[in-house]
Amino acid sequence: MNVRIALAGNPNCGKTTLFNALTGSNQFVGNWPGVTVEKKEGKLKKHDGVIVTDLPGIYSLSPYTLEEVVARNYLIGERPDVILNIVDGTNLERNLYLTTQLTELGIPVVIAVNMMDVVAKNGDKINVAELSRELGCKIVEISALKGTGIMTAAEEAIKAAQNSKTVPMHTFSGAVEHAIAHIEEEVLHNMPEEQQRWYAIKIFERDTKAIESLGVDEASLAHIENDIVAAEKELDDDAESIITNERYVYIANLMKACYKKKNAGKLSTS
Ligand code: BGO
Repeated sequence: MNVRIALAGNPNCGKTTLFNALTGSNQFVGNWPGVTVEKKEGKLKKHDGVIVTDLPGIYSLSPYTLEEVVARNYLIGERPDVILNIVDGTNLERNLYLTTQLTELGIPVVIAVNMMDVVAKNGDKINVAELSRELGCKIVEISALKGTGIMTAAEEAIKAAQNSKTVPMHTFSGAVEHAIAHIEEEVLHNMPEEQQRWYAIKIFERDTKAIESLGVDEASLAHIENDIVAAEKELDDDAESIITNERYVYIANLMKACYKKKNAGKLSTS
């Protein structure tokens, strides 16, 4: 059984610690194609056919940093069988910004909430069952440092690669969804359905790298532009900011439903 697991997460979420714990000495180090960013792959311990690829630490799948471009080119170009998204449980709100984008790729996603030793020590509570339901993916609590939960997370990723789909749960406001539907219809209808949404959102954001990679013709782009401008007028913002802001609002609501900070509202003594 061959499975390719991609590890994705924010810088400092504990990705390297997890990668080392999952692969031990079975690692091969190289560079990502055409760039000097280090690429690490390894065999999952006790699972010969399972290759773990460590993606660069990123906050988003935008095209603005080399790390983001490397990570997204791999995800959309190579399409791993599953993404294991490492989320820092002590910085949940910031980390979920990337998660919302990963779930739009049409690749199964399993979330490993890391640093759970620190979360527990602080007395904070994450309602994992609710978060999992809201995001539409399996979630495993781990401590990469202590090694707890890590094999369960990898095994859940293998299971998801074999028999589950991740359907993006978040919807944008009406005008945006209207434009996205038109974009899918106009230029993406020949693409497998589960891959369309991520591209449609990127085209809505006028992401030139995504548009160029698809070779969208001028006439179609002009049609699409009408819908984008209509959404911008209605929501009084530029397309990219609309997407960013609506993601933040969605995540803030997730946090309200799923996260309880022990000392929330209390004054600090320091
Ligand atoms: C230092 N629990 C705890 N408590 N810490 C963790 C866990 C966990 O589950 N997982 C990772 N860390 P990386 P990226 C450090 O290096 O794997 C810690 O960027 C230090 N270093 O040990 O590097 C991990 O690959 C001095 O901490 O993350 C590391 O994603 C003092 O989180 C940091 C304190 O992990 C980042 C910590 C000299």
